[in-house]
Amino acid sequence: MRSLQNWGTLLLPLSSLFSLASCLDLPKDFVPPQVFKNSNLLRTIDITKPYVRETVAMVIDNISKEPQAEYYVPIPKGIIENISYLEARGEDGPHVANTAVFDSESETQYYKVLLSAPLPAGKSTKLWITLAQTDCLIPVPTLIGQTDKQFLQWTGSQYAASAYVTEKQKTKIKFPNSEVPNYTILESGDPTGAGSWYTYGPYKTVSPDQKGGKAITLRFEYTSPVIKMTKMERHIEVSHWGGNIAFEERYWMTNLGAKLKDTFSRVQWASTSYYNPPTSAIKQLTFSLTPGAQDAYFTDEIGNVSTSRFRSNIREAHLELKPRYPVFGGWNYSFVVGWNHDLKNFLRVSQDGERYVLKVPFLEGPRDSVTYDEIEIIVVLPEGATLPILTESALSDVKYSPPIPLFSEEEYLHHTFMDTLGRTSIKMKAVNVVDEQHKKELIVTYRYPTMALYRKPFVIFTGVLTLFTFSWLVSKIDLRIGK
Ligand SMILES: *[C@@H]1O[C@H](CO)[C@@H](O)[C@H](O)[C@H]1NC(C)=O
Ligand SMILES: *[C@@H]1O[C@H](CO)[C@@H](O)[C@H](O)[C@H]1NC(C)=O
Ligand SMILES: *[C@@H]1O[C@H](CO)[C@@H](O)[C@H](O)[C@H]1NC(C)=O
Ligand SMILES: *[C@@H]1O[C@H](CO)[C@@H](O)[C@H](O)[C@H]1NC(C)=O
Ligand SMILES: CC(=O)N[C@H]1CO[C@H](CO)[C@@H](O)[C@@H]1O
Repeated sequence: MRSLQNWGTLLLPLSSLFSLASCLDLPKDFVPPQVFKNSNLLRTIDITKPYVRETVAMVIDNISKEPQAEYYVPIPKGIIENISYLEARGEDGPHVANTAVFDSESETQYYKVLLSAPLPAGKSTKLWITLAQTDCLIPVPTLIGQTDKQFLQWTGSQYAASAYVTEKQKTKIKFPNSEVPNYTILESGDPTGAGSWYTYGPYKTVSPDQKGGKAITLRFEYTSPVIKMTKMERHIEVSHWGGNIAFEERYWMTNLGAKLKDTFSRVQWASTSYYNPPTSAIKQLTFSLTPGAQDAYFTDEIGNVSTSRFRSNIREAHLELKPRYPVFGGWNYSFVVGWNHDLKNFLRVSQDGERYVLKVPFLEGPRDSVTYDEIEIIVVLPEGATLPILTESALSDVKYSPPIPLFSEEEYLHHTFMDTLGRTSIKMKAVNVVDEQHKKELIVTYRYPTMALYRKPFVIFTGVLTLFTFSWLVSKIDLRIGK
């Protein structure tokens, strides 16, 4: 195991990410002060995945008399629950984005972006905002034939949402392919472009209330299934004694795409699958695991699913799953996958041999585009391991740092067979997560006294010894009746 030193510096900046999840208390009729102006803005809407990814690149000017550091991003009330994440970045790195407290009375909620340094009066800077919005692409028509093409529809505004006046802006749309049968044509003649890119704009001087702004609706072909994990549980168990780390994931999957108009025909499915045409059904999922993964398995309610393939070598590890039936729109499938790894690839130890840092992917999941309604990640540490007690003076002693804001977190003792104390475990829950969060790292620090390693064999040894002594004693007792 390599030394802890290289990782020490990693821990401090990560802890600052916690502030991401915090809420702001804003007055009910809050209106951001008009201290900025967007002099130029480019909005890109990417609808190539089962969720919408919006990137806004802009030049902002400080039009006030003082330096300014707080930039507000408005989100309409009906959409705030559908925002998976919002990230802000400047020329000099990430900015911290705080979400506004949800106020059911107010029509607009705000994210507050804190610039890394106040922008002096009269100066301008570049700002990038990225957000993902889930469950906003709907199949139109909702019912299709088994071999029909699937179309999804998106509705949004002609203008980018902003709390400030925007001098100049345009919106580019990225479609999965060039099949776009329906799109809103505005009086100005918009959109322009062809193929898989369309452009609305440029537009001059738009105020924050977007007076005169039109809704645009786009309907486009989507040749892949709309995969949604309604729930996912990921269980990570660390064993120092076995030198092993075991991963197990349980999925409740559904397809939010167009539903079948008629009953499913297996004969038709079998005859067309021969040509491997694009389909709106989920017929395969591929997991790219960390190289070195071993003993992978795939089971569902019935048992082992033999139609899985696992390839693992030093450079890559792929697990290909074929559900027992193609999962069409509105159908569900639940399954479990699991695999093992050599623990030493994920663990670092301090010089004294008692402090450990575990670094694992927070989420792995299929390589295919997916969204998750709810995820639960459980890390079970070896028996005798404890999480550090946080003190003011030892801020770098982070217990664990999830890469995304959590919905809830909990520490508890997990009991398994042959455990005397129970194992320290962490349970983290997150909601509305998109696949872009795959492979981000989860870091857990814990103390594990060397003595603890011998607890299990000691328990087993004492157990066996007691049994042996007992049977020896029993054999010595004279059970004969009379002499
Ligand atoms: C937000 O998500 C819900 C499901 O969680 C969906 O019913 C609703 O249509 C979505 N709203 C928008 C505006 O995308
Ligand atoms: C979409 O376009 C097709 C032809 O491209 C047309 O037949 C259909 O009526 C349009 N649908 C809507 C809702 O505009
Ligand atoms: C499932 O498959 C694995 C190997 O792929 C095998 O070791 C195991 O015994 C099987 N389990 C059942 C219940 O068939
Ligand atoms: C799929 O699961 C959802 C709950 O997650 C349930 O409401 C729905 O009825 C299920 N659909 C089918 C076809 O079983
Ligand atoms: C008060 C002040 O200096 N405002 C300036 C802020 O920045 C914009 C754009 O650079 C200027 O036009 C304003 O005069």
